[in-house]
Amino acid sequence: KIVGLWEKCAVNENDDKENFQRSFVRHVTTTLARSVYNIDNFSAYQATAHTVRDQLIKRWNDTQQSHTEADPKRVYYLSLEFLLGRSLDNALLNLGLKENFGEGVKDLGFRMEDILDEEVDAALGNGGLGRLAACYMDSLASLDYPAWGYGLRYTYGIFQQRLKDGYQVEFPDYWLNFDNPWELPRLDVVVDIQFGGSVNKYTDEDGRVRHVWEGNDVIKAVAYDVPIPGYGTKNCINIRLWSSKPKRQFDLGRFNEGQYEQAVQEQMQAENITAVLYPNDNHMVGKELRLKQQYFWVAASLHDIVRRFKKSEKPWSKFPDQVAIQLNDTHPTLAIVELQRILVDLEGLDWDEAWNIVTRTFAFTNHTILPEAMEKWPVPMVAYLLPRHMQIIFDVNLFFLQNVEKLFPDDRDILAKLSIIEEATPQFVRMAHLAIVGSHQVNGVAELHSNLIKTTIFKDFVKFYGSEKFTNVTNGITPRRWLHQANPKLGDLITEVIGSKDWLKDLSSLSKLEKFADDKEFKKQWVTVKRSNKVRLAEYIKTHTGVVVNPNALFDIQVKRIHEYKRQFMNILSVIHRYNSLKKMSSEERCEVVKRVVIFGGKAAPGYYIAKLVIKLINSVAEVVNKDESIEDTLKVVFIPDYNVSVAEIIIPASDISQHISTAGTEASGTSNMKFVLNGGLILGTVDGANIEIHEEIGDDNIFMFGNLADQVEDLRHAHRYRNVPIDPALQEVINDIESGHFGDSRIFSPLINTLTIGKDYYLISDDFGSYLSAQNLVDEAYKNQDDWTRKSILCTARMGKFSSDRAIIEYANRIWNAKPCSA
Ligand code: 26Y
Repeated sequence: KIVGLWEKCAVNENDDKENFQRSFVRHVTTTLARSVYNIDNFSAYQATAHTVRDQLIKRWNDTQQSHTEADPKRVYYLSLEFLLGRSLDNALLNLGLKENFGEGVKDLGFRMEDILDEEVDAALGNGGLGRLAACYMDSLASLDYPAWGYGLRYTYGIFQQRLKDGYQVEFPDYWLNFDNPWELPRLDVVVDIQFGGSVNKYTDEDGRVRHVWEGNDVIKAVAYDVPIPGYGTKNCINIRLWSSKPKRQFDLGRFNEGQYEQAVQEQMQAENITAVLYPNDNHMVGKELRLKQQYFWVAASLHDIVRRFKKSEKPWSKFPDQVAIQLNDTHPTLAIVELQRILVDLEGLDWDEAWNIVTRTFAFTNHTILPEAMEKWPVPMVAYLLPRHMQIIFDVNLFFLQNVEKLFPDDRDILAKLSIIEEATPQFVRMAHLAIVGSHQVNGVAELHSNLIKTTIFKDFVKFYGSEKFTNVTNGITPRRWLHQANPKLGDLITEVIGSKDWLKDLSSLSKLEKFADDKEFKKQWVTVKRSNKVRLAEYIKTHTGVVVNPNALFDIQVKRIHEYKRQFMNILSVIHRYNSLKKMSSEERCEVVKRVVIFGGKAAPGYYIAKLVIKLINSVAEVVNKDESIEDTLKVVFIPDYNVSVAEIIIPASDISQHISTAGTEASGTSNMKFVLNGGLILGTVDGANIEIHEEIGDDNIFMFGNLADQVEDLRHAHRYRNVPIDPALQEVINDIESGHFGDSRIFSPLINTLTIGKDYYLISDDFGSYLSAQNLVDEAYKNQDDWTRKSILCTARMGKFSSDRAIIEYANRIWNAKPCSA
């Protein structure tokens, strides 16, 4: 009877305007318990969101049911970060409801833009790696792969950034303050996770030595499900986020004795585990709580994955045919050890049989070669929190090194280099080594990066395993969010001119735009769209910084996490150079120059002193430049505070040029470079990461590349270290200018200047400065020819097909996971 009723309800989809409005009013009055006489934008947002959510739940259920019946091989994407941003607009577009619902709310006296603007970002990530996970989930859903994401439900996402006197200050991101309609609490999906305690040995009835781990601290993991709708499919997949809860409620005995604090302490400690996202990007900080987060998350996720596998009653040997687990960097590496523990200790498999299953299940993506980002954990810390896992890691290492020794007898050196254990005091577990040894494939995220990992950080592993274990999957971005949603006007124009929406599912069909690159009428429309996006950004800048910028100027943008290797410092130094040149010009000469608005945005890790000083310098320069009337509006500098996914959606469509200027070999891929070019922005970049492949696709004429190459970096650094390399003269002038106090008390900036001098210029700013300035001049020259610039802009978009995350996901599915689509 229930099933019959459910099927009847299910037919009643509210996808037309009237049904939507009925559902809207029902949610206002019942879900929100509000009066229909008093509906503000926030309530309108909630009611709209709940209406969409009803549809998501239905699709989610249908998808799960069909997967349960077909029982295909599942893909599990383990990521400590999912940088989802807002969900309402994305869901409306992916479900094809935006138009009807837009009219529906308009009728009721609301504007859809205002409603969308009420949503707070889900900011459960730092930067590239977290946003990549979000793009991949969109593609997995859109391509009908039977996939799950697993992560943590942080109570606090990435901090909010505000500026005070030009300095970054951090504020907590309590994003769950109001109800979150995009998560479904699964209070019935609960897993006990243990920590600490000891390991006992016993001999089983077959005479084998077995281990039981008895933890002394148990915490509950509760599942919260976030539905991810695909575009142009009924498929809706799931990200399962775990939240920590105490096993027991507070100690009533203590409470009655008046020891209130102690009574709630246990509860607070349990809830601590998923309280906060670590705000470090590409920088390891060895905090015990972070390790606890990692184990808590992988143990809960594996329990869930194993439970789902067991439902099908297949033998363990079939596990790798049913399950593919992708490790998003080393953060989930303990999953390898946990699966081995489950198979050996709990399921009683032989070590070798278990290890064979484990290594056929996992694959590992590396996202960086920066030494400071490599995860390593002190052995005593691991042994204390996870005693059985530490034993297993030592055994895995022993068997692995025995095999290494067989291949390289008498080579102690290679044993030390490959070992999972770093022999220091104390010893450390090298997570990347463990991830390589426990996986069947290891991939980098762009061609250059994948080659570099084979020749630098993992070169000794290539000697042992051969190079087939190491592969490349160049990153991608979802065109649904980064064009359709962020730039609706450009999306509509493209659809109109190529006569279909196919590009949303097959980005290579953007190549149909090529033949319009010289079409006068089309170019006019293209320019109109860009201009309106620039006006929108100019308004945003006015509201959020108070600076008035001219939408006719060239918009030059660098938005990303603030990090020395990304060289925002070099950018602002070149801005000072530009400012000084402008000041030297006569007003006639100034009339000829291309006006520029240089826009920065991005967060610095709260403990990253130098990165925070870069933000201060940008704001100090902005203050001087923006109020200097003598240069008129030939130059403006802005730092947009609190850069996040929804701010990116406003910034990216408005760029003329964006900067991706990392020291060659340091940026594994970069993904914002792809977003900018997809939106018809040109790029100024170094020969690094995915810039190289973008260059290959769009051609020499449509990109500005400069700087030393990756294979020159080592020699250049060596020269700085051991010889007196003179600083680039133009750069020296800029340094002198800062030191003269032109941008405020110069003592503030000396630690920053010192990175160039006594710090031996590790990121090679001086070495690239000359070619950087030349490339900047080429940008100015090119921008003077607006007609040709527009042609370049169109060709950029037309040639971006490769960088869809759909292409990347299909590569993972075919070459790494051996997984097939399975539609509901
Ligand atoms: C160890 C821990 C502190 C840590 C936390 C976050 C280490 C690394 C990260 C984040 C890394 C990250 O975001 N890497 C970026 O991944 C992108 C997606 O592959 C790349 O495009 C980008 O070049 C890379 O820096």
